Amino acid sequence: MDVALVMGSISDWDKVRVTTELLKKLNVSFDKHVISAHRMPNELQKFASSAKSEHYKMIIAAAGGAAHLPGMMAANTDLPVIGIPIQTKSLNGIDSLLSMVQMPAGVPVATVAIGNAGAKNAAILAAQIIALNNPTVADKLDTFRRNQTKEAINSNERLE
Ligand code: RP5
Repeated sequence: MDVALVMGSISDWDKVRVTTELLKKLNVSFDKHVISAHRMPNELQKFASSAKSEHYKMIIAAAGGAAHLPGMMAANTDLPVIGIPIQTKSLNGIDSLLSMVQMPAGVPVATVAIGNAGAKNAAILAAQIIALNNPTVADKLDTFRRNQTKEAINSNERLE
């Protein structure tokens, strides 16, 4: 499997569904898991420390609020970790963003934007890394980018 997509709670699932849709579109294989950093600390440690031997190439971790999941995943593996800050009701996701972006030197988390754009970009960033050694994913990405450019150019027609 290319990617392990982990989320801190089942309540995050609706927000990261779009990540899985894009991973599928880009031909990146993945599986998904609810692993709460605070409610399942032992499971987190076990999952992250065996992720490499399970042949994952990277981890995408989504969490909201006190969003320690990506950081603790990164602490327990040397696979690349992409963090998605979930938009929260109380603080709009600023809490999630700051919890994951300010990692100490030596333990990086590639943190994307809060909300839907971040959830999409996590999939695209993962695909870009996988594409370095996977021509099929590289082709899919190329098509995706071309279509995105075409759509942006064509949107001029809607200016009237
Ligand atoms: C985080 O706490 C989860 O990632 C979720 O975004 C947030 C709230 O979780 P629930 O209380 O809805 O389970 O760990």
